[in-house]
Amino acid sequence: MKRFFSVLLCLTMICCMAGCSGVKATEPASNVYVIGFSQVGSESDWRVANTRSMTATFADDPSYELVMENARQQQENQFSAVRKFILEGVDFIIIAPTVEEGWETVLTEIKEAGIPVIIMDRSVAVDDENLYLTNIGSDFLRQGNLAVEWLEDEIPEDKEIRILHLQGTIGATAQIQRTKALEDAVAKHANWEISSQLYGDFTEAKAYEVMTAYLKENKDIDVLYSENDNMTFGAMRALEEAGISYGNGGQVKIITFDATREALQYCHDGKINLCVECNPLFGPRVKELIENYRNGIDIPKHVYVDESAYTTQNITQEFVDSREY
Ligand code: GZL
Repeated sequence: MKRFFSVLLCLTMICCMAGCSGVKATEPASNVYVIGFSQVGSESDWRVANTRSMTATFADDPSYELVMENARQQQENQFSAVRKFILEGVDFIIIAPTVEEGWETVLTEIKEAGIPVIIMDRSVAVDDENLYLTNIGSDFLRQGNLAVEWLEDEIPEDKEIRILHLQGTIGATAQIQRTKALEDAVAKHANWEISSQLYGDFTEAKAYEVMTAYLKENKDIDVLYSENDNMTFGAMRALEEAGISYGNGGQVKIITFDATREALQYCHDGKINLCVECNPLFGPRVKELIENYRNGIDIPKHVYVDESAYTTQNITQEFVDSREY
């Protein structure tokens, strides 16, 4: 029994010494501002460029730590990531929402935790705009209207056209607004018809799959209105396999959104007729907004990025080569 107590005493002393050794648990340096970033996924070249812009912006500054979670295009994964950020006590949260609906609860949880949040890229549909500091991204309706205005210039008023519509992730702001622009235009032009709306989820693989199936039964298309470049690339492959020409002088005029370097190269080469730009490189703008917030400078509720539209006639090879994404 005596031996038991001596062993116990030794063990107790060892534990005390460890506890008193002044060795603290590793804690982040208090001067590092930790940002939790819930990103949509890696579904497109646009998204990869957007992620690169965000990570590069904060990697260059040791006073920030960006912790990114990839939601793989599932909103539930975003909710889990945000709740993890709250538990970890991050200083700031950035959300690039997969879809607009369903954010009220988790944004309220963030507000109750006292953590500021920026909505980036797409938008959220909430009644109380005070649930977030600002929404920085594109004016997707303007993008769609740029495409429609181009088509209005291209198509004589008495020419009947059949438009095949490739839609991105249903419920994403980019899909909602680009679709609205087209549907409003078709309602205005009696000679325009949407032959079908196919779901491509902003990915090349899904677009190729649905286009291939559609073209087996339908080849009578005059325009492809594709809501992002990666779906357009899948559609081009399906059109080629179906023996349908496209681009300048082809049967099908192609309209695409994002204007990545690969799409711009096709545009320069006459294989895509119109590239509507959607700029993903807003990491520096997001950091500027966070800095302004930290310095008590007011920031607007909506911040739009600058964008344009390109055709074979208005871009050069030099411009394509200079493209960052
Ligand atoms: C647009 C962005 C869209 C892109 C797609 O800001 O949300 O999502 O157009 C991406 O390429 O998948």
